[in-house]
Amino acid sequence: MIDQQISVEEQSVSTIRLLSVDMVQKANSGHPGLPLGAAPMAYVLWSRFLRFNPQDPAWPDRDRFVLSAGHGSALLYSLLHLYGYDLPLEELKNFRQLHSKTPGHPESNITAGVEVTTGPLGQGFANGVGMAMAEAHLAAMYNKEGHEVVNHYTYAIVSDGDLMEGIAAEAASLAGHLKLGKLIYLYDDNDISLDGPTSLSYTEDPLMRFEAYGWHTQRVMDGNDLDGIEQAIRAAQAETDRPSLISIKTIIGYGSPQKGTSKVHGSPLGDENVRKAKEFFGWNPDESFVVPDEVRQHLAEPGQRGAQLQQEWQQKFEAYQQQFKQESELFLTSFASDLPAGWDAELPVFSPADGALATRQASGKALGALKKTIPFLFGGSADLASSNEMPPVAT
Ligand SMILES: Cc1ncc(C[n+]2csc(CCOP(=O)(O)OP(=O)(O)O)c2C)c(N)n1
Repeated sequence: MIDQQISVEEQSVSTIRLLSVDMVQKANSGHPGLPLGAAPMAYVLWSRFLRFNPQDPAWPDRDRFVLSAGHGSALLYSLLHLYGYDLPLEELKNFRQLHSKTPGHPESNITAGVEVTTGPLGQGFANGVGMAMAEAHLAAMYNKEGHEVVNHYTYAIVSDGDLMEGIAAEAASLAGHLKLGKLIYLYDDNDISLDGPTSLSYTEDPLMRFEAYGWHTQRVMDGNDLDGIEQAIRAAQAETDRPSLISIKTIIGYGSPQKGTSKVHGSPLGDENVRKAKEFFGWNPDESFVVPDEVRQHLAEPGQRGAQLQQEWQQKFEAYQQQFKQESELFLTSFASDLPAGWDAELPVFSPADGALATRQASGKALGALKKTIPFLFGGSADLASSNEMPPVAT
């Protein structure tokens, strides 16, 4: 007997996989391996957890999703298309073409729903840490008893290459230090990178390393186990004082004849192997860019739920506005990327008549003045505040 629900879920995962394969094949360029391996974790995250409204990608309290391994962009475009963002199938067919909304690596200023530009490995990992820091900061600044206007997660899919990068190590260390409990990373642990098996250059146990950074770590041994992935994400959410890294064992290029090898990392499968992959998933090998109706319907539901969630949030925010006028104005100003009225009112004026002044002192005074008028100013100093006179955290 076929369980209808499971069947729609599996079909949805296959659709994500095969749209990605078709994009890469049509462009004759791109990375089919990651989408084939990581589609199930993406499906579980987007369908069972992610709070988003495709009609309003800028909803302030949406969950953030980062595809840190930006070379797997076809996966992200398949997701954005299927989950209802403004990315028509035509754009998927234009993958990697000049002026398309589907460039080779995701760019946040080009495609609605792309939170951050990725491609240089490790960068998205670090950006996600910044987003989780922002969330914690906003929650501390604006939430009041009985009025929670900031409460969202930051998720990412990260790859072997991401975890190898120095920038990821620094960011992970800081995330552990700051106890960013709402940061949850899914690690596409496939043992393959660009030039071959990761064992060529990478034999550490990254989970032990992340434990040492103060992260909560878990393993899911089968990357196709949707419920196992769900359980791990739930356990990660329950861990509120530590960021989470979930290693999910996947097979790069799953379903294609080149699976499990670096050949499928960054080259199209080839027409014949695309046919074989489609047959493997029970798809018609003569058709391309197929989205079955029931899949389209099924994958529209999370976005519809998200639209409802945003409406509920809007009501909460309106109640907040009634009671906390100043705070809510500041909140809206910062999300509009504006500056508060009078932001420059306290800026110091320096004149040669005042005598010599080191630039770092001038900078410190200017920043100190701005900090008073722009309460959401958020910055840091590279262990150098006492030298460059960066204003202290609390004045
Ligand atoms: C900083 C940086 N160095 C090198 C590259 C080139 N590059 C692209 S993908 C990749 C490694 C791919 O391995 P993995 O991250 O495991 O992805 P998968 O093969 O599983 O798709 C490399 C080295 C890059 N994108 N960024």
